[in-house]
Amino acid sequence: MARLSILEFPDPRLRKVAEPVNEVDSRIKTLIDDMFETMYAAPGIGLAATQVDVHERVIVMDISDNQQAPRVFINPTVVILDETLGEYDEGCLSVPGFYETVNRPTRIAVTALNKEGETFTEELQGLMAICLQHEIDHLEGKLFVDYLSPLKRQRIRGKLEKAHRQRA
Ligand code: GNR
Ligand code: NI
Repeated sequence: MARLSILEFPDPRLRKVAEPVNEVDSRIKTLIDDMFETMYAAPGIGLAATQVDVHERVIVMDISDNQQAPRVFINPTVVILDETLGEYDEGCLSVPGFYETVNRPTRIAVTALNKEGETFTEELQGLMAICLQHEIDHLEGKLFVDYLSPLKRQRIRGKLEKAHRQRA
């Protein structure tokens, strides 16, 4: 297993739209293992392949406390079951240190492939629903800061660019 490096806003590679996975082969399984290692080390509750500069439609997630509920979503599609929006203070490993309120539909159904390449459908609500929508946004090249005002987004961008300059 390998820990991968996570791209940070405003890296333009975070804006790429990910391609569907054709076959869940050993290459994809290795990617999934590496993404879990990277997500758990961060630590985070979800990770999209886009964030590790792989532009394929793969998401890993685990909202449990002790790494006891690993979930994989390949080529996910979502149906909104209830247009009611819920607000949540979101963070992102690609926007480190910033948390802002985002509104999203609270009940969704997802259809995806699992790690074995089998199709499944399930209903999600609560943090799982929020996190999956956040991850699918990554696959579309979208970040939670895109839901904020231009002023807030620009302030976050400026602070992260300064941090990146100091790191370099
Ligand atoms: O670790 C994460 N926490 C989180 C909290 C609220 C809403 C979404 C998330 S996802 C984030 C990890 C991440 O950046 N995934 O893309
Ligand atoms: Ni994120």
